[in-house]
Amino acid sequence: MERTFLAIKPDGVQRGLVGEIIRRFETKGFTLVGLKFMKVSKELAEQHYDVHRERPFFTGLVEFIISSPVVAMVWEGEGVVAAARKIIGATNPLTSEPGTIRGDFGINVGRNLIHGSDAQETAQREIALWFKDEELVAWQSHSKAWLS
Ligand code: 3AN
Repeated sequence: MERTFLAIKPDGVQRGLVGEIIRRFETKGFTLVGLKFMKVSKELAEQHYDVHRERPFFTGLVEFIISSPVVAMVWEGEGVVAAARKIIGATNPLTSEPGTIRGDFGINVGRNLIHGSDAQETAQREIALWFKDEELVAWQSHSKAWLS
């Protein structure tokens, strides 16, 4: 079953949006299989954003991610990688559609509340980076009978 990595960034936690953000993925019908509240090390932040290493915003992005706790999550479901990106909305919250997380709650590209893996290969890399195998819980939600 397909899995994706999501992280509620420091601004989402600081603004009290953890419950609201998790609710959107739960009520859509995806299954939570990993969850931890944590402060991010500089090493992990740099590895996570490695593809952006040459970008001018890289240093600020890493400083921001390590500045305050985040909620790291793994969600499971059919087509969850692309669907989660839709629920999250476009990178710049000023242009994200209303109804998306960033469209509803964000105004600043550097403070866009949540990260979501952009492809299945990226999801696999990010899940392995953030979670140990034993931290992921395979389970069956009985409510899924209503969704298939
Ligand atoms: P997304 O998070 O939508 O996949 P990416 O992968 O292009 O977006 O960018 C990763 C993160 O880098 C964004 N979530 C955002 O926090 C930050 N970022 C992207 N572009 C900018 C920018 N122009 N200025 C500041 N931060 C940026």
